[in-house]
Amino acid sequence: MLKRISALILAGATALTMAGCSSSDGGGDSSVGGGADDGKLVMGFAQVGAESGWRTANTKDIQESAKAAGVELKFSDAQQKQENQIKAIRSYIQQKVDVIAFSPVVESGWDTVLKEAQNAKIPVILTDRAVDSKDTSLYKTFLGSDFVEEGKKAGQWLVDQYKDSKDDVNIVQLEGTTGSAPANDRKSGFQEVISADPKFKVIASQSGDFTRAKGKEVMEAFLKSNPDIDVLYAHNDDMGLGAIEAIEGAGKVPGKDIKIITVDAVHDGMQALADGKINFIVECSPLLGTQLMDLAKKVVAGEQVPQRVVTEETTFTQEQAAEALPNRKY
Ligand code: GYE
Repeated sequence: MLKRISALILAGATALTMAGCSSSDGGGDSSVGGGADDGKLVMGFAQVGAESGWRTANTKDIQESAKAAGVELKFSDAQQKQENQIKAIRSYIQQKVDVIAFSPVVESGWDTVLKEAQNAKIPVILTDRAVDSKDTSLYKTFLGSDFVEEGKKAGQWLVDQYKDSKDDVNIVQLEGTTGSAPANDRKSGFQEVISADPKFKVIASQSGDFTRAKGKEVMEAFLKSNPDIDVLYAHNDDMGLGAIEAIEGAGKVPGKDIKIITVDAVHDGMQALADGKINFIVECSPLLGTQLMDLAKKVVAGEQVPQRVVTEETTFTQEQAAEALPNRKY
């Protein structure tokens, strides 16, 4: 296993101890497909699914970064189902990969399978989304955005927009996948900022599961039961784009009759922002691949890595989107 070789070569005394430990696990059999053979680091990656433009860009970036870093990637798509992700992780453990990385679809319910990885001495890296496990030794590091901060940025834009108005501001919210870290945190960060002024009223809030189709469907229902919507806050671009179709279908003008704030800044979202159909986007970068491969190599070599690596992100107004669009990578 590369784990052992690189630990021995790269990291001196501490690594020697680690390598000693892992050789007692009965492993060392390179024929099972996991580590070893050609000396490449083998990563098992359990992806959430293909629910959004963000996810597609994230998958592509991880696959390209693995290739560039000389990492052998075993990739699985869980179709937004936790049970599928758990199955994939178990299969990576069985294949004795060098490192497991995954983006947990929801925050809860991971302790058992993470313990299994720990017992098998396979390090785990969380990318993009967090788990709520109390035992933080179950994973080496968490690489991804600060979703609470993203929610706060969305809320702050709204507060600034309506600072001179005394009237109530009726907000509807399209939440991400129920129980997921980005849905929980983007909701709470936003709420924290807007609750400073009681004129901001969230009159309806429901999950659209981060997809365009669901975003459209839920927005149609919102429009039917609430004649007086001022603002839509969608936890990602895709749901916002679906909602735009619903708003136009109801004879209203997105970006004018109803102001729209979304998160991600994927290409189609940025285009709608530049076209005036969205009013503000909080960026969430899916380009985590290079950092992930780097962290994986360090972790496998027994080097220390920070417990938390936060992605750098910005925000876009309509003018900024028009300017940035030609140079966006996704
Ligand atoms: O915002 C959304 C995707 O976890 C940050 O998942 C990610 C989110 C992203 O489906 O579009």
